[in-house]
Amino acid sequence: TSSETMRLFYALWPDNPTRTTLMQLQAPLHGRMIPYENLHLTLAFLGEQPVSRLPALKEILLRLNAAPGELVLDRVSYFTRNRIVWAGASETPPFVLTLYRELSEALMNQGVAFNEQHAFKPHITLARDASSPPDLAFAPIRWRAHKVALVRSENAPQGSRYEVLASRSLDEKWVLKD
Ligand code: 2AM
Repeated sequence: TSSETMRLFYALWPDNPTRTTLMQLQAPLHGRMIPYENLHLTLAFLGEQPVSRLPALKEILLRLNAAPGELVLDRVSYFTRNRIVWAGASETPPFVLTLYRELSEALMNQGVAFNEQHAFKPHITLARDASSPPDLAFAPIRWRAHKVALVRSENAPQGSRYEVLASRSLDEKWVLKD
């Protein structure tokens, strides 16, 4: 029905080798590990959105002009507030900020609220309900990030279930995948 809503977000979507390497960082952690297929970097969290908005949200993906780039994931850290252990880059590369800005502007132009006024803190959640991680020494993970996805999140008994509704490689112009 037209009143139906979906919980949505945009994310940089890692390739499988990057996921595998991220999984290795989870080994010494305590908490609820994020499953392999769910690992991602959120760009914009939209929350519940009317299904009727989906075409416009896919169009935003298609129109992104940002270039792809490399993220060097070299730190594992902790958000005390929500008890999340995450992996991230000590230096946020400019392409990620450009991408975020472009997405923000497009969403504002469509009148879509996102991120609930929270500052953009690029991170990949590794574990939830977690305790502070041990000091880990690991080889930095070089992730060539080029895939941006529009993702649906559904709450399931075992945790969130994600479905990629559309994705776009920043390497290719004008190609959208389901
Ligand atoms: P998290 O991993 O730090 O919890 C799907 O829920 C994704 O959207 C998760 O990556 C989650 O971040 C993020 N998310 C959920 N609520 C959010 C909010 N209010 N602002 C920004 N990101 C949010």
